[in-house]
Amino acid sequence: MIKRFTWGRPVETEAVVKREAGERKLSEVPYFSQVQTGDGRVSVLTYHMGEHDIIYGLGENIRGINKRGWVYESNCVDDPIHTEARRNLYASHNFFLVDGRERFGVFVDAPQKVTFDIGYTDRDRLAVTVDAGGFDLYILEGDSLRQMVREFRQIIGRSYIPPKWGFGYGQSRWGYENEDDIRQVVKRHRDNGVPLDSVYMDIDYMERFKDFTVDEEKFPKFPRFVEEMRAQNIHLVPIIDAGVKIEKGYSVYEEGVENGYFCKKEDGSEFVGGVWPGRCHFPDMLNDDARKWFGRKYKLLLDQGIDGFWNDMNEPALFYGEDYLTKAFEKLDEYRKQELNLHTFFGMKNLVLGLSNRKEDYESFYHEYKWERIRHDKVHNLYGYYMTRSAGEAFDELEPDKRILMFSRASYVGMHRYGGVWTGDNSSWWSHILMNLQMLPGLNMCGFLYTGADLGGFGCDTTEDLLLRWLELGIFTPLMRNHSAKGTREQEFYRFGHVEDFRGIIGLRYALVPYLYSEFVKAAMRDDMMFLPLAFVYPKDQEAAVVEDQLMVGESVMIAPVYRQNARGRYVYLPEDMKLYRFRSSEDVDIEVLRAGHHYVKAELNEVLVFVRPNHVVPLAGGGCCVADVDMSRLRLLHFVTDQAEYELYDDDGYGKKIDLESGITKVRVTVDGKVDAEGALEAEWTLF
Ligand code: MIG
Repeated sequence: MIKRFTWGRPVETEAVVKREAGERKLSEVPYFSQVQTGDGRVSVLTYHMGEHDIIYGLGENIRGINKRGWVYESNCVDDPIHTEARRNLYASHNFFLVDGRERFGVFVDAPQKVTFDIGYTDRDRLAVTVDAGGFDLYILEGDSLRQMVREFRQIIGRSYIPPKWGFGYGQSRWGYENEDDIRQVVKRHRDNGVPLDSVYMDIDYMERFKDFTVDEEKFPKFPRFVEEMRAQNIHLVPIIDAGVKIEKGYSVYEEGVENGYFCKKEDGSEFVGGVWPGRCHFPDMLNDDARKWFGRKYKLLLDQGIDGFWNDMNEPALFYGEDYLTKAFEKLDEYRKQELNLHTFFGMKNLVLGLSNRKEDYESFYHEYKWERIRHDKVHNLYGYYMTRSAGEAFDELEPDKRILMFSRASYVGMHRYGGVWTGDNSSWWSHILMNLQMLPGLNMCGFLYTGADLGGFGCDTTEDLLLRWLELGIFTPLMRNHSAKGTREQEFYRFGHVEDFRGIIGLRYALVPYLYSEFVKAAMRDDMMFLPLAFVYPKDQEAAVVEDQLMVGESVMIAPVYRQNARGRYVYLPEDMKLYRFRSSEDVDIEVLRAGHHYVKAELNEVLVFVRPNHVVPLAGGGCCVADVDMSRLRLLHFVTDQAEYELYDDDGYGKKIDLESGITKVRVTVDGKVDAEGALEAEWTLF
């Protein structure tokens, strides 16, 4: 059951699509004791947690699956150093569940800054602070954690479903300069028998970092190159940035100014901020006309054969705001005249370090939203959402019959209907493999099913063992992309010695595509999660409740990846008996049944652990060099049948926008004596693995 409570006059975020009529006063909200601070500008809601209450959620953020013991902020920011000390990343996902003494869910629908102090100031106290402005508070109650998530997902609308090729492996790097760089990437994968479906194009492809342009020197006949890649089953996926370069003669800039589509300052002139192209304007994504206009620009690339995009810098990131930069230069001139002692030196240093993403800059420009002028900071967390929405709405119009790949860096609940997310600029640190895993359930809770991290790590230098271990988690995430920053060590698999290890692991991903795709689409259509904390599946198990480094993936599988340097295995907790498949490739595997309880399980650097639940099966294909080659007509079943197992395998053409779940499902039954029978759409030859 969901109830909405309202404070003041909230900005309509359109996170929720099914809104019940009638509103309740915030003073009637259960669970929380509500406090207004003296000046009435911020609202604080507090809850007294039981000693062992667990808090799930907050989507893309740092720290554990259980969020207790830290303070988090919803305030989308571009900051590439994701340490434990951080409070906010690129996203604002204001949904969490309390499980313990009482069980309930909370969604704070507010596009301004929100703070979640979950046992930080006081170990037993949970406090939600909403910055000035109104908000809607949704309180959920239900029989189980999973059921509450489903109900929440029903009101926020169906999750984005990517084309099936989006489940293939993607190679990316900031720094692929031209056609030949990309050809090389593809050739090295194909020559080594390592599957690949996509190559990402970072800002290097653009002409002077201008959105929707392609540098003609680097890509002389772009549509022909796109076609050349398609002939090899490779999709090129270009990046689109939020900032539009100020340049005379550049049509996006000129049209935007002409029609008043960019964000403006108090005095009515366009706000200027610096990002990659230098001085930029920012499309007012919240304005219906501007959003429509910006979305239609994607057509410039769709028309050249492109069928996927990633939206970047849409917090929006600001290297600097021009007005403040001017003042900063004046200040620097003053510093130049002074002796730089303790005070002045750090004053100068902080001045320069403080140029980016300044609060005051975000308070200096406005949006036209629903016929009202709203200052940016009041709706800050919606910007990335509405940029991606602009693309999503345009795709529905421009490509009504074809799914287009789309994922974004910044997001808010509601954006999950238009695209997925990647989790931004992580680092090549072992701790970030675990962080990747721990974010997944929270993201799923908010409807972000199509997600993944930069495998191998974006910043810093990676190592072969780190990349292998990260891929061993990444083969389960819907978005599976190896991406890294300019200037870091190159991390395509072929930069390292053990090609056969990469071939085995990435090949296993392709064998798992039928299962992953099926679980994904079922989760999307049924408003369910694909990655679940163990406690969501085994709610009565006290030990499962504290597991922070294992996940359930769909209905049949549990994963327990190794994320420690030099480890040759790890401890795993099994809530029930399971069958362990220890894969070196989809063909090379050893199998054992493990009893419920704690185990030390060996896993060498090239080994992936897949645990299958009792009376469950997992379809496995033969693999292929790309998703289009995955052979759905011959499927082998991983199986752990003690009684009888039934599995619903969903499949479709991989492109169509109209999805009919029931007609795409094939029911496979396996009996204890190994008889397999299947009924449904798919004509396949089934064998037991
Ligand atoms: O400030 O386009 O997160 O994936 O490679 C850096 C360059 C801008 C940030 C993205 C990253 C991308 C990079 N971008």
